[in-house]
Amino acid sequence: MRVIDLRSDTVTRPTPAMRKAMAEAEVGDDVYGEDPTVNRLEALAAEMLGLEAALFMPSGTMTNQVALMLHLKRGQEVIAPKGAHIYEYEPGSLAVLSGGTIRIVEAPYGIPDPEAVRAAIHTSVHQAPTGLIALENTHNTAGGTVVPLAVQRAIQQVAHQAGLPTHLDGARFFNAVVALQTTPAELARGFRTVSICLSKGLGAPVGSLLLMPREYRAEAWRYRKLLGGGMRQAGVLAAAGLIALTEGPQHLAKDHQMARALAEGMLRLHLEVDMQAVQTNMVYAQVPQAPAFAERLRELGVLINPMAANRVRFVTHRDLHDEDIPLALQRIEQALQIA
Ligand code: TLP
Repeated sequence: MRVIDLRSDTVTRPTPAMRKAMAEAEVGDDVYGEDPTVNRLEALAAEMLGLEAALFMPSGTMTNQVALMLHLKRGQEVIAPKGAHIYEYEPGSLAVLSGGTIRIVEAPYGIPDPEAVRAAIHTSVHQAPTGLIALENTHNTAGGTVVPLAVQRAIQQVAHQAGLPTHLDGARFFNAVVALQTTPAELARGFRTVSICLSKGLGAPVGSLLLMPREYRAEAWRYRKLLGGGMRQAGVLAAAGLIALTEGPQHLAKDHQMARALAEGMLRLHLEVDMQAVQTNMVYAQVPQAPAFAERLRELGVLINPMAANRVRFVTHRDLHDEDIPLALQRIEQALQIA
């Protein structure tokens, strides 16, 4: 039986071209800054996004957390959209590593109201002072939804007026670039730091990058080492990352089409899907008893993640075949009949 894995785009495996590049990668000790392939990857990412410097790390959690460590003093607060990964899925890291706390603002479809962000900024001595404003684009738990450029600009403006830095969790940065039909530099514009992941829809086996101003890099480097993220001959990974960064984005439009087809099929099966949230490579559906539904689907050969008691997530990616979407829909129909 063909197993259709829709748990996440993180399940994508390195392509034959990536494996070849990994095998042949020129390497050095990256803890001494001597890995030429890592250096190339960092330089390329910085150039593409229009930030001055980049640092390669093993995961998006680490790039986000190093950014938080850079921006926050102990006891400071980060303002983030409801459902933000830095809060929901980075397991207390903010508290442990930065000694920070979080203020969540409502964010329908991942989009906070800039005026609500302004109102959330703390300056009083009785409150945790705000140290950072964070956004997530695309926004995972809102549905893989896209934050429009104009909203990013308005929130950056609020931050600027308050003298605060901004961070973008761009784990799926290129999905947003494709959906917004913009450029990486435009999407990254105005953020002090940006985290991007190579190991999601772009297909690399491992790796994320933190983009930042040049003067932040030495401290970010130290924090990466502090967290155990100095990876020595990491060029083996960066070689796959270079292919992900240069060739990965062009595959994402197809992932988005597949998600739309899947969502439309699910609507025909009377599943509750908010089509307005289906903007990139994710489909969230409301089902009673999500874990039991995911388990029935697993038995039928479709893997998905229950994300809440009554909410499941389906993620499309480049390792799916054309016939997988109709096949997944057949199996979903079967799973609904068993219920
Ligand atoms: N998200 C994973 C799970 O942790 C939920 C997934 O399967 O979607 N930011 C965002 C917005 C993310 O969605 C993720 C991964 C990360 C950061 C963390 O990346 P990694 O897994 O590389 O630490």
